[in-house]
Amino acid sequence: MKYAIITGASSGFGAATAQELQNMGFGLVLLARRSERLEAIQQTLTQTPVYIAQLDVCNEDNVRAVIGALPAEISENIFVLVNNAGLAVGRGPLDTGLSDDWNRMIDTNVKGLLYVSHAVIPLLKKHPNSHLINISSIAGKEVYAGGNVYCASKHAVDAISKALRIDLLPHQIKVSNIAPGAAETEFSLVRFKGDAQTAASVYEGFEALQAKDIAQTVAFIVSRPAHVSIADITIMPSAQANGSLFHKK
Ligand code: NDP
Ligand code: 8X3
Repeated sequence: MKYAIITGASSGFGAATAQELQNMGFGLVLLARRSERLEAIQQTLTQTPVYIAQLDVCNEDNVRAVIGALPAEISENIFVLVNNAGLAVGRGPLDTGLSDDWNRMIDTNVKGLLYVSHAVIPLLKKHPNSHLINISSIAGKEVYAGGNVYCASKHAVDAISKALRIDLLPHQIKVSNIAPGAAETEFSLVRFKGDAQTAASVYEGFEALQAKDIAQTVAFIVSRPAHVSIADITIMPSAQANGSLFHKK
């Protein structure tokens, strides 16, 4: 059986992607910090084997240990890595920002993605035409007001996707970058540190993307024939024109 590893699988895009890839017949390796969430999601995914493990992508030793502990029947059959774990923390001018917030974003979105990629690429190399998919953002294409460090972290993801496409070319591992616009997940609740009212206001007046829209994009990428590599997809709500401009009712 072919397996897919998904980071940040306890919520949002990651959880929805788990369902879509299982529908395609993949066994799953679901990783996140909240193991009770992973256990609940595992119960709903009944069609193929689902392996779960608690993982903080910011902790390099933890990443190495979790990937190193995969049972052989899984580690020998990893065909897809979805680097999805990520977050924004805070929104506002840099000079009033908090270095703790910047560190969390850079440690998770950039360093965490590097640690996971470094640990998993040797497994992908066993299979030509395997896939590495990075979840970047419209914030990795453009900078918007108050987005400074989050945008910088996602610009880094965009650059890493391009670099990995070069590095992994000789191994015939396809590298895809997905850049979503506004999607209604727990993203804004995390960004605004549990302020549900502010988080909800982000999605008022227009129809935001849903997690399934991104999950279906991952499934589309993975289902292309061997000679087709989807390098980069920017996907936004119809009511969004760029990183900052929305048509709100
Ligand atoms: P959610 O907050 O719903 O999901 C984020 C996921 O990342 C959770 O499963 C969370 O799990 C995981 N995560 C966060 N930090 C860590 C960590 N240190 N180690 C392991 N897992 C971690 O948001 P989304 O589904 O929307 O976000 C998924 C990705 O999509 C992120 O990279 C985000 O930046 C990006 N994105 C989101 C957009 C949006 O508008 N929603 C648009 C564009 C991009 P846990 O807390 O259990 O560890
Ligand atoms: C999350 C979407 O527009 O807040 O990456 O950057 S946005």
